[in-house]
Amino acid sequence: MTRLRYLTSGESHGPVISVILEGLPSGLSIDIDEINAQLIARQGGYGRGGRMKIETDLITINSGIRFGKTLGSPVCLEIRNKDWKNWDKIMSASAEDETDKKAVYGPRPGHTDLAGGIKYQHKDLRNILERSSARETTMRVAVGSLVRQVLEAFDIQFYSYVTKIGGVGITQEIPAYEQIPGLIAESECRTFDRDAEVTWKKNIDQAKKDGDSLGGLFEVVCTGLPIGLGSHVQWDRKLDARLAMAVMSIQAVKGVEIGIGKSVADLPGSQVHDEIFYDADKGFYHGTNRAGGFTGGITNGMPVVVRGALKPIATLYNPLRSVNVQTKEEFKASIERSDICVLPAAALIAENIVALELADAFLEKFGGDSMEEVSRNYHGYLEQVKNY
Ligand code: EPS
Repeated sequence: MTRLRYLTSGESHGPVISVILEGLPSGLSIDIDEINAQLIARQGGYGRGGRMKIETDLITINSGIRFGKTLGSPVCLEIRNKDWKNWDKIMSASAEDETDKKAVYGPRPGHTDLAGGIKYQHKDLRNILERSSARETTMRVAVGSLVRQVLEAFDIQFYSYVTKIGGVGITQEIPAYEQIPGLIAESECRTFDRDAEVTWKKNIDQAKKDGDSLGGLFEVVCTGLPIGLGSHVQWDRKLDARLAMAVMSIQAVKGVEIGIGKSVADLPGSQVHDEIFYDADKGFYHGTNRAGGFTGGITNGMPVVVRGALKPIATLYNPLRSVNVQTKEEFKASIERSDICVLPAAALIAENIVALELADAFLEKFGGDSMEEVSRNYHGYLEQVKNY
């Protein structure tokens, strides 16, 4: 990130998860209900486990916002973990409580446990798994759903949906983007394809019975971005690369694609590149959007389309084989609870993380200390693009 900076903190079963963000201009009107709506939606989706029945993720704002508007100072957000009351001794900061530590010596295949334990020299793998948990995404949704309000003030919109679960893809065409929120509102799998959803739910139920878990694909779209965010002149200024890193940083994401993604390897150039047209009203535009909104790491005025592949949850009710780090003996871990499929949550998390990265690039280009200044810079630039 260049203009915005943020750090999250907190363990999954600790007292609080929090984030501190710097770089927002002053004078941005904040819709707090919208942040909470995103947080609550993140907790949902077919295939979630028992933990989400305990938590009600609502944000507390500790700084940086007064009377509904940003001050330009750092924003500090937090959520208290309701489950903490069951973990206060196990996750205590006090050395006196160590007798109650409920140590974990069995690394789960596919989790951070073993690599993290060896790296940080912890035999009690709880010291790793508590922080590697996807509970951390709560804070990234909170900060993303706050920051995206900068872009929404300039009619830039975000959408996300699930396109595949457990190897079964949607068959329906992707509808006009502005219809998506209405279509997915009633869907437990965050999709507009009702037939796919029926199959997915059946397969999630079956995976639960089998003690297994399911992964899949999600897609995030951003419309309304101007041409010219990001740059080709240096590798780390390419905005598509920055987005890929941001999406890859979501727990359990193993693949990221932009536009038609890896299909570029199979198609001839005539079916990969987007032809250029000119219209007096629209200016220069592309007839198709195979590039997913980027050329040379610069936004090209078409919708940004990012796809992520999520691996199945690694905590399995029917566990894979592993080795106890204390005894070095083989074991099969038993678990208390887990999610079976988190694709709907992952899509929403990615939407907010993409928004965060694009807002950073937007503020990098048009940034000022106040929203008035940002607006002046942005509209001046649009005028310049029109006269090109
Ligand atoms: C997670 C394990 C589960 C998930 C958790 C991620 O939590 P618990 O161990 O408390 O049952 O529910 O996700 C969240 C808590 C969340 O907010 O998304 C893990 O091991 O990564």
